[in-house]
Amino acid sequence: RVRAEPVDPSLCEREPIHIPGSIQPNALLLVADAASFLVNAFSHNIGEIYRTAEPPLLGRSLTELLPAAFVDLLRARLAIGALDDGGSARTRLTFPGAPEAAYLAVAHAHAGRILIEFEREPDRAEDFRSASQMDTELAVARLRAAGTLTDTARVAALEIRALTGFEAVLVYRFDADWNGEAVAEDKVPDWSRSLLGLRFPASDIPSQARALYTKAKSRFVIDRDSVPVPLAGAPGGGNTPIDLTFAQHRTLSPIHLEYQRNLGVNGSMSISIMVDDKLWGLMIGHHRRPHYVPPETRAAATVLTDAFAMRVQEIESRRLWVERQAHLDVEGRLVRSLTRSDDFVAALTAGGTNLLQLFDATGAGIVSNDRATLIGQSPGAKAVRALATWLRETLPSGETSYATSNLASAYPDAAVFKEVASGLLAAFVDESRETLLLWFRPEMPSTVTWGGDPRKPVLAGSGSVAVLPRRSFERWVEERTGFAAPWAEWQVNLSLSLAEAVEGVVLRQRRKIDELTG
Ligand code: BLA
Repeated sequence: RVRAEPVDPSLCEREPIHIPGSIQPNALLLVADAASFLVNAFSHNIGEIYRTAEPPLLGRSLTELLPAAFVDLLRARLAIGALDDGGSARTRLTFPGAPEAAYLAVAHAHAGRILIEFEREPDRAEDFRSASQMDTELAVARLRAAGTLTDTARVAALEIRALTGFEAVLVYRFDADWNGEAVAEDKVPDWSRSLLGLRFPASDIPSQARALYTKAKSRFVIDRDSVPVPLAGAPGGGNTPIDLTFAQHRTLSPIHLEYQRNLGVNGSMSISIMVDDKLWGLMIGHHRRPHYVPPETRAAATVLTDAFAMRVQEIESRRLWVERQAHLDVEGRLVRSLTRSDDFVAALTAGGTNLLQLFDATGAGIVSNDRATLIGQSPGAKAVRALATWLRETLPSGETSYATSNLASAYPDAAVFKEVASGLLAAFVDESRETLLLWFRPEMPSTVTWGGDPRKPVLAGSGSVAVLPRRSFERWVEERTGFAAPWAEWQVNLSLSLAEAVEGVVLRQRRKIDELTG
């Protein structure tokens, strides 16, 4: 029975998904000690290629069990570390005991072990057209031609769906809090469900899964309902559980498979989208029935996802560069007019170039000697002076800047002017905190449409099943008030460098006044 009450989503983070103790049934697994090459574990279905588990496999050497050429390849790769961290060696094999079937053997090393996965080639391989090099090249070219991020994501979803044959492919992007949004979708017309534009809470893809996906770059589930094949380990052959972090056929978390059932998905894929060495998002494939993707096509989909990631990096870094250059230009002009003027407040607020040209702010100002000079859409002078007092009292000494996109949550008095100033960026000019620069951003009247109620991502299960994913993915609209667009870190830094330049000028003016009155 399911109790429809939310439980702590952090429960999800505790599932050790890298040691599930089983693999998906379209493959077999042989595990050996990486130093001795002696077998110390295998999947229960291994008898399919080594006809019988008698004489026992445990303790036998890989040199007896695999062709000499493959063992030599493993030794050579192992010696240079090429089997670690997602590296692998592969070959096509047939076995005397199972002459009618061929297997793709893929070996990798991890945590002192060698893991060899034997993937059964499908009975009618011709039913599964593999991606050619040409398909991949053409798709990469189309990706590179797309201009904006949105277009690139749309092209990526379309190309990867054409390649892999999934009924739906989604580009899923994480935000700063690890919630995610489906930013592009390509799907068969007869599947009416659309997840495009929907937001999903961070707990749908818990932190240990995100950490694993940063290391191992892809996962494919042929059949959500298939029965996992358990692993048999050797007593004394290393009794730590077999770490399947890098195993292609690792069984996925049963909680996640339940989630897929609730979502109406059977066969699935997810490929990590890495930008700047960080998990930017996932390329997700969905199929309502089981779905097999052959190895060459899986590799092609990974290449294409990497090409997408590089394009994202290119577009983002170019946009950032242009934006920063424009800001450095404004800052330069402001500093020049500061040095030419005796009145720094006028230099920053009165001319054609002023504080409003920075940071997409709609209001800005300076508080100095308890006088507030404001431009654009700003709260009133009295309110800003009170805000300055609050900042002086609240910020720990030594802190010279403050940035928020939700001012009223920290400073309730700001609720009355949230329309013009839900966002605040403030930089103190002097150590005594007498003078400060301020920028304001308005409230974004925004609604977030979630794929299900984000307050109830996890339901309490019963018996051995402690937690369950939610069952409903019905659109759930959240009204968000009091939020402005967030400030970027480089913007906070630039506000501080401007404040430093102002300090230089203010000090110079003070000295001048001292000399005159002196
Ligand atoms: C994993 N959850 C995942 C994955 C996705 C999602 C894509 C990766 C699965 C894979 O690589 O194949 C979630 N799938 C989504 C989302 C969309 C989608 C958001 O299509 C929207 C477009 N999940 C829960 C709860 C728990 C949970 C409540 O909702 C825990 C109690 C757990 N999700 C969970 C776990 C994994 C996961 C443990 C890791 C699966 C694994 O790799 O073993």
